[in-house]
Amino acid sequence: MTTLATIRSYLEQQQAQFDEELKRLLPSEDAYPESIHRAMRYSIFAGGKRLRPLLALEAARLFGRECRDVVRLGCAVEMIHVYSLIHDDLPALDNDDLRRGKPTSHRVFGEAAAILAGDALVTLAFEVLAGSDPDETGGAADQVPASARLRVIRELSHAIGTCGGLLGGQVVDLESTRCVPDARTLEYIHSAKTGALIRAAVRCGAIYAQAPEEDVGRVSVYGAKIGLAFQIVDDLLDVLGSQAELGKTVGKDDRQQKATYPAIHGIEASQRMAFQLVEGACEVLEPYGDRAHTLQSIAQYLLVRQN
Ligand code: GRG
Repeated sequence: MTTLATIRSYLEQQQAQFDEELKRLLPSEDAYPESIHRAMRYSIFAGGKRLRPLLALEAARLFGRECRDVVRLGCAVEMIHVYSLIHDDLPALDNDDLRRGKPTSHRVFGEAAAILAGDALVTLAFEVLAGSDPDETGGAADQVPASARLRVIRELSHAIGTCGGLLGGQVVDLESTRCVPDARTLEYIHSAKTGALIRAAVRCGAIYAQAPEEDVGRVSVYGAKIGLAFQIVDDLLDVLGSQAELGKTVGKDDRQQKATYPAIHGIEASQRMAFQLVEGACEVLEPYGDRAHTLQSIAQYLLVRQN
């Protein structure tokens, strides 16, 4: 039985490798033009659980691949995630002052710099995914074949796009503020806005490991379920959590009349739904036996996380 403390310390222990690689991948603060690099590094290193990189890594491990390219895949996913957080916090969107317990990017660097820092992170993510610079290494440094890399670039582009991806979810979310969406629309918003990148992270890990299609499909179902559960829990934490632990403003969804699971389904039904999604996610990995234990523990952890 994995305790909450065990999985939390496992998460913290795994974060270090992503942080080390991110430090190498991001331009240094004194690289010209310094201001954008400072803003990029500020948000990337402001804290954060590195959950999506870990999911990519664990999905690749499930199918026997562990290498620097997989860590870099995780870093690219984190850059995309942080880009979405910076833009989500902007005055034109959520207009938030606090993220990961620190002032948001636009509060520190101004709105224009925050927009550009987000743009720069997503651009760098795809440069990293494309592999090492052929002028420097001739591609010899890459362990994952170009075909898998290309597929992952496509998968991640789609996951952050307008058709069921982050952008699509955000658009419907914006359009649903101050009106009451039906349950299906709400599920679309959450699955797209948050679930799509989480699902893509595990899919891409499996693709980097060149897992058979049936296995990619299985982790995909796992990813979709925990992705939706993750956002339901996020909604619940906005109602039940503390600002000190969350590192962001609480009670904001209600004030902004946002479409959330507790608002539409109530707190207890939302907790039940998140629980059932996590149960389903764990079940889908049962064919892998003990090998799936870490991914199953991460899913369970999402139900009890406090930040
Ligand atoms: C930039 C692709 C792109 C789209 C723009 C702003 C936007 C459209 C979409 C918003 C997506 C978004 C911010 C969803 C919320 C996801 C969420 C619950 C984030 C918090 O994730 P955690 O708890 O954060 O993993 P840490 O800080 O731990 O990394």
